[in-house]
Amino acid sequence: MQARVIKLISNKWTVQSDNKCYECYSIGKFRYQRISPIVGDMVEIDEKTLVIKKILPRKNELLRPPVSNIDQALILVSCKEPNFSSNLLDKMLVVIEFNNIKPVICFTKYDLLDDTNEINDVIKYYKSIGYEVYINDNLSDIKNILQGKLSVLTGQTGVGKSSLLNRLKKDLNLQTGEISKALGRGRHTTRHVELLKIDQGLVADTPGFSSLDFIGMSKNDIKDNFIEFYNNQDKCKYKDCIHIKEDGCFIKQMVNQGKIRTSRYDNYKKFIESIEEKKR
Ligand SMILES: Nc1nc2c(ncn2[C@@H]2O[C@H](COP(=O)(O)OP(=O)(O)OP(=O)(O)O)[C@@H](O)[C@H]2O)c(=O)[nH]1
Ligand SMILES: [Mg+2]
Ligand SMILES: [Zn+2]
Repeated sequence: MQARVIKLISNKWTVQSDNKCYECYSIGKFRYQRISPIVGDMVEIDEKTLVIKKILPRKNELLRPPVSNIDQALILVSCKEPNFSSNLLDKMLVVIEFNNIKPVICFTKYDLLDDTNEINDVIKYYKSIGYEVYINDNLSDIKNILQGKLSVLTGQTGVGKSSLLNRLKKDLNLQTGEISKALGRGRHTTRHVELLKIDQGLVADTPGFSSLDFIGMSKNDIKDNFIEFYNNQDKCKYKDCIHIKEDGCFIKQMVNQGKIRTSRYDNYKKFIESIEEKKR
């Protein structure tokens, strides 16, 4: 029988097929191959022994959090508490684009802002370069984009991932921040990965990223996944322009003309530098 892994807690895989759930075990073979079923996987199970026999080929996969076959990533960033970080947003965008996953940006805690001008500018910019951007209060828009897809929710701890899911589905009762504060933990409230069914979509409430690396990425991978840089790089004087020190660089020109946000370019330079440091 074919099924989808929807939950993994300490060596127990919950799989779903035709709206029925089964608790399964995985056989040693996979461990030997250094591959183990992860949430999102389509697997073949033995109905009698409830053993996962085979993992079907993955369309894509994220390492942290471990989820496969992702259609889109909903990147949650908060306007306040924690403060908006363009660095983190750009990092998540680059990593997600690199993994061939469609990113969708969602701002939270817009209600906490006294002055919305700056965030509105940010939203306008990311829309202008081609991203879908929402505010978490637009629940019906967000419900719409989740339909029929496997989505992962990512974002720093405390941005409101679990809170958003609770609002999208009333009976979920996921634990949210206040409780973790009461327990005095500085860590993520959500500890394991699980796919939740929300209307006709599957959504992973993941432990948010506390750190995120450019694992396996080269400088060119960073360059090619800044979409507005990628779309204009053919206008640079040199074909292999990395947009840092070269003359005749069209990207730097766009930054100087205010067509590319300075924060975007600064983050880009930092990411490129961080890759150079690792090489040494
Ligand atoms: N004012 C306001 N508060 C929010 C909003 N979204 C979430 N919160 C609050 O922010 C805190 C953290 O929310 P969580 O949903 O636990 O955050 P999380 O992203 O799931 O965090 P982790 O599970 O630790 O990764 C809670 O106290 C929520 O009530 C929002 O849009 N506005
Ligand atoms: Mg959470
Ligand atoms: Zn250039």
